[in-house]
Amino acid sequence: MTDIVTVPTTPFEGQAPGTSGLRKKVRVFQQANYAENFIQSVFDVVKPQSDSRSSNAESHGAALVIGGDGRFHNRTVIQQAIRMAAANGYARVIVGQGGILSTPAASNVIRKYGASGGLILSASHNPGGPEEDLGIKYNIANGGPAPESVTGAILARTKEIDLWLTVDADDIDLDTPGEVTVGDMIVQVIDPVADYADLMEDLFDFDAIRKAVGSGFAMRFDAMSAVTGPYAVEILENRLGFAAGTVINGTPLEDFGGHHPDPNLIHAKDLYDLMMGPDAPDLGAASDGDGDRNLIIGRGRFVTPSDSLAMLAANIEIAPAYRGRLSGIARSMPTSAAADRVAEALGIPCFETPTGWKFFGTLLDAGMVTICGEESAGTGSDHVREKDGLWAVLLWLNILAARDISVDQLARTHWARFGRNYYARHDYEAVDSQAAAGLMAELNGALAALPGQQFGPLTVAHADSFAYTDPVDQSVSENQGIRVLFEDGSRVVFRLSGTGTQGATLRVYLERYEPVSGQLDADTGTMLEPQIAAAQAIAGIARHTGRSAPDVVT
Ligand code: VG1
Ligand code: CO
Repeated sequence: MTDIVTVPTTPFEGQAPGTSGLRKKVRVFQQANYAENFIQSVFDVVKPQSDSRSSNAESHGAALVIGGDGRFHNRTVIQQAIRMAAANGYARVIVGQGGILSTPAASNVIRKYGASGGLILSASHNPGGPEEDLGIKYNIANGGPAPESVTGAILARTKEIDLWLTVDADDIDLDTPGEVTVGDMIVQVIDPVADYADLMEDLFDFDAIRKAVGSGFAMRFDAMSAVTGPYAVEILENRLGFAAGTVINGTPLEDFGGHHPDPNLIHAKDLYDLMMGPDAPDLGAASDGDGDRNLIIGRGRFVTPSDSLAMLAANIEIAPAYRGRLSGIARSMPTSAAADRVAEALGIPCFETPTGWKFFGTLLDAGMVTICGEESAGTGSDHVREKDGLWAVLLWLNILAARDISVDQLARTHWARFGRNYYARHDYEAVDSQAAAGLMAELNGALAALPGQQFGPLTVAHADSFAYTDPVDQSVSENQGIRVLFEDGSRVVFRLSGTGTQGATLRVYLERYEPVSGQLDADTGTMLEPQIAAAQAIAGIARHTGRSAPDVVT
């Protein structure tokens, strides 16, 4: 038996896992004991010693997957997490080569290798580098983000922690695939891409896509110097035959080249400009820091994530692995109701959950939904338990190839059948935390009086604070955003972000439905003017935040 080293510590304030794990500045994580306290709190809650799920003859005991998006400080935390896993009774750690695993690939590895869970080191779309962000998230045995019952227990543990466990061992060579031991534990360094690329090949009709590529179908994929580069090169260029150079910014960098790896029209503006210009290929796509988000732009046609979910759901049975088995759709509450119209037409249920992928896990496990999505550029299915950027791109490719249709044609055909949900999100970033809390408190207080009030052409029909009861395990999540619904069916939603690391971010979600007989090809900003004005008036955004305009419009 290797000696276990016990290190005394004291709790840190504010280690609550947010929408998607604990996210802080690198400087915060670099404090002695900071990452260790959080990781030990996870292990104390999930108790790997008593887990006996793994049935491998040679490895009784739990396996832990560790991977990350390759950002600055990942390697330091991964080496420490490996030593701590050895001291905490794990039999095996499976880690991606170079410490790399995209979030969906990590989810797949957890499932495929029968691990009891995984640590994912990522701050997703937030910038990276010594002065920027880092994150740690725990995923459970189904491959999905820990549910609130687990994250709540982790938070409680961080408040009373007084020691963490490690072993006296050197850093391992993270860059060479193979097996080494740390203490009594086996560490397996795996190719981060292979398992994931194989899974994608099982799900989609690669032959149909290859045929389209052979007939001249072209795309550009911007990996934003983040984790999906190696995955996209292997799948798009090597396996599907897209021309070399289709994937740009394909080498993961610790600081993402100084950019925000956030696939939206602001941070992927070059891609947008290309797709709106004369030399646009057929499809433009991008993914975020940890590979779970996606951006879809056709030649001359941007597809909002909410529309993308609806369009993919309406066509998903074209892909071989989904034929005849679309059981239901789930979307987060602020995501537009475009998917609901598809569900209604297909006679399947549509679930409305709080923001964050963790709320889809029970529905996916129960087989109640096949596809899920969020307005924040996340789409995924029951193939893993995370949203999956490349998966969405491949499903789009499969559909476009099989239907021999352009993105623009597909969008127009979709709206002509279902009508169109005009949609935008306005973000006010790094707002003073107290000012943001004040705005939400005032809104909450005003809810009861809102119905019947008029804002320009809009009359409030209903206003509430969104609460969710999970239909599978009956767990309740309250205060998940303020909804104001107008009599004409349009709405505004207000929420504070749970992923930021600086002050507060206020998100204002705006939506308006146009029926089949209405204006299906109008400018989004113009169509949403009444809702934007109403949101200002209802929440007093300028008064509370001192801001006259949002920082980011997506
Ligand atoms: C944001 C998005 C949410 C998403 C979350 C994690 O959360 O709104 O839809 O699930 O990020 O995505 P928030 O609390 O900041 O609104 V990722 O790609 O950071 O793992
Ligand atoms: Co992400």
